[in-house]
Amino acid sequence: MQPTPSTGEQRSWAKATGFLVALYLVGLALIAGIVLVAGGKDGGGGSAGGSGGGTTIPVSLTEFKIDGQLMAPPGAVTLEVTNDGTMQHDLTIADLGKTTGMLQPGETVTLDLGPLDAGKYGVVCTVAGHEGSGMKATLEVAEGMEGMDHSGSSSSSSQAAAGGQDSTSGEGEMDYAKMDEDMIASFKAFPAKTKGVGNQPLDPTLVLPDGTKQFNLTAKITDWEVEPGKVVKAWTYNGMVPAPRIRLNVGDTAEFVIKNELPVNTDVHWHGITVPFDQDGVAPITQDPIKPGETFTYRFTVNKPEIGMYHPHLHGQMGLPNGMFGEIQVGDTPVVSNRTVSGVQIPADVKPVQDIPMILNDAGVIGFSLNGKSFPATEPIVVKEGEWVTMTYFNEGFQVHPMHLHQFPQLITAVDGIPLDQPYYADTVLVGPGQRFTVQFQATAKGTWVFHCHILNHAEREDGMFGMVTAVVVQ
Ligand SMILES: [Cu+2]
Repeated sequence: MQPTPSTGEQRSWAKATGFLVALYLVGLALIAGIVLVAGGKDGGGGSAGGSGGGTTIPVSLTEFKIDGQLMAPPGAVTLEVTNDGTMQHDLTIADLGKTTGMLQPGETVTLDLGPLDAGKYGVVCTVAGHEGSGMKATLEVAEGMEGMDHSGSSSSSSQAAAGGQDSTSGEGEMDYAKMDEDMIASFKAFPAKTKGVGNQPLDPTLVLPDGTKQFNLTAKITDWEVEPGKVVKAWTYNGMVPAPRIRLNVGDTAEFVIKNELPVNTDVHWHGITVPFDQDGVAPITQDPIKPGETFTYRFTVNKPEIGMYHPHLHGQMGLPNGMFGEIQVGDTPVVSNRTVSGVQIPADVKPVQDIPMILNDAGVIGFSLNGKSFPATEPIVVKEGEWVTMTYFNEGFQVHPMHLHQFPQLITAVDGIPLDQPYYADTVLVGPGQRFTVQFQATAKGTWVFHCHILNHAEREDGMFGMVTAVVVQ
């Protein structure tokens, strides 16, 4: 903010005087600016006190936290909101009708809340599922909050660096010992018991005289314990996440009677399963929406082996992440045997002892999860040494997930249910939204082998492991 003298005309005394006056004015403005800034930082609690000071609070949004010293005395409050995360977020205070609108990663906006009375105001990110994943906080306005130091409160790196001079308070600094303690404790909690198990086999309710298998599915909102003590309002089929597992034989004719107990219209799309056009479940194109309280029956015959998944197409961005997803498979899971892959001889007698659906999600109220549960509530895969397992990943989330199994190479045998002519080995399998990867592996060594998504903030928080983590326990 250095005043630049206008070019080459300083010889005139009149000009020089003008320059001095300008300098003086700039100085005054600077002092006024400093007073304003100080007033802002200290909540008007300094001796400058007077009118209109107000409180400015830096707030940092990340996955999935709202960080900041959200406390202020009654009066004007301004939030300086920065999206320090890797995806879009907003900050909304519904009580005040105030929102930042959607912020891109790295974006900062100033949100003027106006003069506030004493009270508590709920602060959330309104992106679907983010509040449920932890992006909620409370702004507390009360007498006695004067002189709050908001400067070191944000966890953003720039704030932390700038906070160096402020080290007397110690606030906002990492407590590494506590982090170590929490991390170790998070491992010890595995496997944790929670209420509800998803992926349970769906048996036909009845078999019609012509052999048609009839299944019943009810779409409804149910309490679901995602991790120990964290119960969410999940959107479900038959009250479980993932939805019931449907297995059909090649040649079967099946009817699915769908009852809609949701507050919105719905449909069911059979993703990856070959069906007639009017059974594809894409309202309003292939059918009318199934209204709340209504029932609709799908009917189709399956003529070849397929590995698919079912979910609503209508309001899919809301229904899926919140829990409406399940496996539907026709025929047997492909198994590779009696051949060589990358120089490894696969025996002729491969007989998998388990065939595991591994359904991935990363959004909505369910959040980062394996089969509808977040670590430590995820289920371990327990096998004996030497046994083979087949497993199919289904990505029903919004992001890619590189699924890394320690120790045992995964032999990818089918993609989207289609068997590969050239199966291949990988220790990390990248599964994109909508994809299915079928793998097999042999548990050749005893131990508790960790198995997790390798985007590490899908598996770990400062306070420990969570989300997309489980283990293969070989006995
Ligand atoms: Cu992931």
